[in-house]
Amino acid sequence: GEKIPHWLEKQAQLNPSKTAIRFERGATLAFSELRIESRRVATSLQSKGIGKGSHIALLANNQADVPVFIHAASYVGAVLVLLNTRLTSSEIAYQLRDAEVTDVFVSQEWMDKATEARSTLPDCRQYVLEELNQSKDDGESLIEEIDLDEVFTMMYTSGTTGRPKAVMHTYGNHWYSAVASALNLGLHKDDQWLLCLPLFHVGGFSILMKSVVYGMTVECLESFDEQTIEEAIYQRGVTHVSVVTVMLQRLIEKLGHGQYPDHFRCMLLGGGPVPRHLLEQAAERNIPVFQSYGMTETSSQIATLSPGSALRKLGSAGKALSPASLVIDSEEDGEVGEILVRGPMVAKSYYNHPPSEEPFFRTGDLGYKDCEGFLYVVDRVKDVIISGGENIYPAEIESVLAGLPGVIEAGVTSRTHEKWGEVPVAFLVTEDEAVWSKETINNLIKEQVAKYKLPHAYFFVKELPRNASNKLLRRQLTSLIEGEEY
Ligand code: S0N
Ligand code: AMP
Ligand code: MG
Ligand code: MG
Repeated sequence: GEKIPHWLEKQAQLNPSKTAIRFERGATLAFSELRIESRRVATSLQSKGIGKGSHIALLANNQADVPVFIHAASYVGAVLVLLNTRLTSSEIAYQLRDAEVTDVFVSQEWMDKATEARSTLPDCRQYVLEELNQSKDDGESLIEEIDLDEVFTMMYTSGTTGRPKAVMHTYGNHWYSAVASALNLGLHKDDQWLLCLPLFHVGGFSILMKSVVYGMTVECLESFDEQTIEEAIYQRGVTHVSVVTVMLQRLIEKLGHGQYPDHFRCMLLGGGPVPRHLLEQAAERNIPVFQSYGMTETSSQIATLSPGSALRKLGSAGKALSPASLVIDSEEDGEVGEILVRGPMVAKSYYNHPPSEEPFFRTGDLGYKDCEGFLYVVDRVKDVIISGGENIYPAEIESVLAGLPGVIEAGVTSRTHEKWGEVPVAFLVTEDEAVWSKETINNLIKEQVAKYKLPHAYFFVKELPRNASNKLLRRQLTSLIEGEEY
């Protein structure tokens, strides 16, 4: 495939002394320093036998070692699997096995979780992330040119059905995503992007890619914190922040009736639906919110509302970015249909699944375009539940619940939640029509499913709604309890 100079080599030449990353505790790395540190870690990876095409995984929050590790992986040509730290060890074990990971790098904080995950994977080696930067020499056989067609990252998401699958992002996907964003938002010399989303999802990861593609400073937070974010905006010149809905809600609560300074030019909002009243609250405070539409498979935003139309088209996710196309699969213009997308930022396939033959990627989301071509996302065809920007797959929880003694079958669907947007609720058919408390059941399954996936309520029913071919009709579950408090 097409090759370009390694992006960090390039920035170390173009902007050697410019700050690449500023960390929460004040430490900074200039592009030239980030280059050296990343190459050192890369050398240390090589000494462990990791090279082109190796499948390695990372389990860590956004600590300072993480951006360095990510760039190090690119210097040796390894495929990097990013693991969500909120998952349980059994969920992590599934991903390690599915992605055929040979080496997992883990921060001190998550060692126990990783060790437990690896207990059924004897061939997967485990290393402490913080102990990596030992090598003194700067590797010689490191990658100098990035092949845009090669796979860089794998991130798990649901696709449209069933078990999570690993989306394979090429360097080209990340590159085009960064460039497309800049063509929409513009690039200013003093831009600084705040990273408060986890780096293990593409929304956070894409900020690191923008840094190294644009030569832009990023401030990296270890976790989401309203106070630190305000300080970064008011005192340290941050111009852009990427957030999910619950984060914007918390930032607005913190801001009260205040306003952000004029240099703050973009609050990029993505990862799920947004209630209209929140957009109105943001508009009242002149917060420059850019609502976007995107997903793991599109390497972050693929459509974004441009600033000029933000107020006029409140609630819209805008239009497809320059190199992308977005069409609605419907009979008539303006009707709701499945959203189909295409472009160089769209991943070609999932790991161990054949690439789709179709020219457009079927997103599993429903939307329409208004007469001016602005996209409105209205619903999903896929069954995923989005809680605070984290995905929950009903099928995963159902299979765990159905495995409990006394449970005959289980169905999971969502209900709306003021803070998290949506949360899961479960419907159980049990032997002898037994009834258990939520606490009892959640205690039984908490080793198997991440905390944010635990159902907020259980309903005991006689049977689950199914169609003629016995497929569970999750959308009809709530009709079983009509009239009951829900
Ligand atoms: C919202 C976050 C930060 C909440 O985490 P916080 O406040 O740190 O919570 P904790 O202190 O860890 O825990 C407190 C209690 O809250 C529970 N909890 C935490 N998170 C959730 C959750 N999501 N749902 C339900 N409960 C949750 C904990 O379990 C704990 O409970 P108790 O008290 O009982 O122990 C955090 O959830 C977060 O970081 N969310 C965002 C994740 C994310 O990145 N999502 C985006 C994924 N999608 C994409 O990346 C594609 C879209 C995209 O690219 C994009 C997205 C956004 C912006 C821009 C873009 C772009 O296109 O560039
Ligand atoms: P993920 O699977 O984590 O990549 O999450 C992406 C999903 O979030 C999309 O497939 C949509 O279902 C949802 N989503 C993203 N942007 C929007 C939006 N603007 N409005 C409604 N839902 C959205
Ligand atoms: Mg998904
Ligand atoms: Mg917290």
